Amino acid sequence: MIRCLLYVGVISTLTCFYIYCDDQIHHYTNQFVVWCDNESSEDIIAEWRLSEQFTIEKNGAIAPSMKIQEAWNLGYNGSGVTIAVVDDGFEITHTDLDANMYSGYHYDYVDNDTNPDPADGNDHGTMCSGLIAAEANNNECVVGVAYRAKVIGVRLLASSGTTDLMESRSLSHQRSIADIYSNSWGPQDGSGYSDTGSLVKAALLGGITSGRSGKGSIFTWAAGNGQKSDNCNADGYVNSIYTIGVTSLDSTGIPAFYSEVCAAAMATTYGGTYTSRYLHSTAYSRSCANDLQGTSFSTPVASGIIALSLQANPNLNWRDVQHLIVLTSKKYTLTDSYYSWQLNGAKKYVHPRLGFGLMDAEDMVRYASTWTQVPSQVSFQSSTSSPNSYVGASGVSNSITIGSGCSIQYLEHVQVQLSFQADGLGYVELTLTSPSGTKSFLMTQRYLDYNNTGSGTWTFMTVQHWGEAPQGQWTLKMVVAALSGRLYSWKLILYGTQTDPLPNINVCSVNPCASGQTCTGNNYGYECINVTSTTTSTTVSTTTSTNAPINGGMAATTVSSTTSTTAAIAGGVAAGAVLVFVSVAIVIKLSVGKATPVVPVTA
Ligand SMILES: *[C@@H]1O[C@H](CO)[C@@H](O)[C@H](O)[C@H]1NC(C)=O
Ligand SMILES: *[C@@H]1O[C@H](CO)[C@@H](O)[C@H](O)[C@H]1NC(C)=O
Ligand SMILES: *[C@@H]1O[C@H](CO)[C@@H](O)[C@H](O)[C@H]1NC(C)=O
Ligand SMILES: *[C@@H]1O[C@H](CO)[C@@H](O)[C@H](O)[C@H]1NC(C)=O
Ligand SMILES: *[C@@H]1O[C@H](CO)[C@@H](O)[C@H](O)[C@H]1NC(C)=O
Ligand SMILES: [Ca+2]
Ligand SMILES: [Ca+2]
Ligand SMILES: [Ca+2]
Repeated sequence: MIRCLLYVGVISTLTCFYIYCDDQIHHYTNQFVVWCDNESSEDIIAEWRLSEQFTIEKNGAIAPSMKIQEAWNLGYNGSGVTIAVVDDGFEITHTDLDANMYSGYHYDYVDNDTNPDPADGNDHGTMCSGLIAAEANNNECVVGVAYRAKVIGVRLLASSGTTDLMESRSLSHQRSIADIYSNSWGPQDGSGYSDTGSLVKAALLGGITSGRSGKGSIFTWAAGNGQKSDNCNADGYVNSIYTIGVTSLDSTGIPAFYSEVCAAAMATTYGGTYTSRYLHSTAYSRSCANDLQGTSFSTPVASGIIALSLQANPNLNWRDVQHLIVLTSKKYTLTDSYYSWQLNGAKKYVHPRLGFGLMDAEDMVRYASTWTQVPSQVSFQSSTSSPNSYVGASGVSNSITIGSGCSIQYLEHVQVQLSFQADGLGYVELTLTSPSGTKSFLMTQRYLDYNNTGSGTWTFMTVQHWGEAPQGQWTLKMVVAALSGRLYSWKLILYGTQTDPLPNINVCSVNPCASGQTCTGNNYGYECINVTSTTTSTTVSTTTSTNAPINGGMAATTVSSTTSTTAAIAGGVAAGAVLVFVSVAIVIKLSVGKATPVVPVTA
């Protein structure tokens, strides 16, 4: 299988940049702070790298912050939490990592041995590991987000490619020990629909049901670097409900140029960009990297933040972690020239390339520490609508009404299982509009697939309706902007809870409230309302629709009975073994394969 490392740019490994002040060596971290040896954490100062100049500012001057230092200040450092990093190999003897590498637990699924050191000198896995757990106060490289967590190195990716079996073993490696599996890899960007194999599906389901003593393994996943001309919903790893998709933010407050359109992504973290600022980390040969960019690097930052949260509350289950991210990630004033924020029906701001916004480590650990497990998950399948319509440039809309037979009142994930055909697969656009009016961009144009014909059934996933009540009319619009296609049939698979998952939490998503307003609970979502006003919003309503249930009031079922029946759509992804290193300008193939060079439309 083609599985790519999701970083952008030509990676060079330079020695660390050091800043000298008071004769002490200061080290970068990717909270954009510099760690000064021999100084207490209170003295950690913020830093941005500006071109080749160093600008030192007080922490907090950089906005918005991921609040990692604030989480450290609350006493969290990842101690007791184990992260399996599934990647291309690890320098387990790197002196900025070795104290946190979990010796005896690593594995190399390429060579089938216990040494994950990459014989080929690859250093992507070493770079990802440093962002999570590089050591603090040791005069080297950087400080990881969870600098006292343990890392298990799982070598999966090599020029020989992967198999479903290798991937599944990697994703279930040391399941009773590993809390988080951090994944900065995936299908080739830009074209094709690439699903997880059946063994990976079983590994993910097995992880969330039996990992962490039944609370569920946490799988973080790089959302992909296909830019806005790719859509992560063609990536079966990111669009699984069991994985936490992470996109990248540019330091100027816009999505990183390589971030994809991704209704399945939960949140964003800084990922580095050559146009603004890079991230720094450890690199192979005991060196440091200072030029990292890609969702590959946002994902370990998210894994580190989740590790801090699991230290704050080891009882969090896999859905608690996702709820925490939805609750605490923030919109700030982040903008995008291509897509807008929407206030969804649960009063949560969502963005097609940034999910619920920038992760906030301080809020994650604060809410985690007093968290009550969310109610059990229920799922609901609508009946199938079969319009069997021709679709052209003007598009076809088709609706499914969810009635009171659906007991879910607070949505989590929404899946659309669609059977379709297109003469120009890359011209397909799919938009799902919920009863609350929130739009999910389930598929957007992908120019590398313009000439590919495809047909089949595919499951698209969105988290953008999180917290909404599902009762009412859902509309799927399919457009084939050039050439043509058919919408054969579709159905909705809904996941969520029957009762308020956050009954004791009252947070305004429009914060702070203006003078004269107060933060008032509105089921899942909370909003600022005018205290003197007699009317409150009815956007989120627990009143069930008067529409008749279209599937005869089917009872709620548990998640484990629902598995994806996704099948690959023909076109695009070639079989073969390649690692693709995506540069700003072109895909560089490091080995044989039939991958199509990617020519980005921007940058
Ligand atoms: C840190 O403090 C120790 C003990 O005082 C000293 O030996 C060491 O040189 C200091 N390191 C730096 C980088 O200043
Ligand atoms: C990390 O956190 C643990 C648990 O709170 C604490 O015991 C330990 O001292 C911390 N270690 C460092 C280096 O901060
Ligand atoms: C590693 O083990 C897998 C599964 O048993 C096998 O398919 C593969 O050929 C082995 N690889 C090597 C290099 O021995
Ligand atoms: C699609 O086909 C047209 C016409 O043959 C060609 O000009 C274009 O380069 C092709 N696009 C891709 C992405 O292969
Ligand atoms: C809130 O109520 C006050 C007093 O009635 C009114 O002047 C103000 O315009 C209201 N603000 C909003 C946002 O509705
Ligand atoms: Ca080896
Ligand atoms: Ca260090
Ligand atoms: Ca992609």
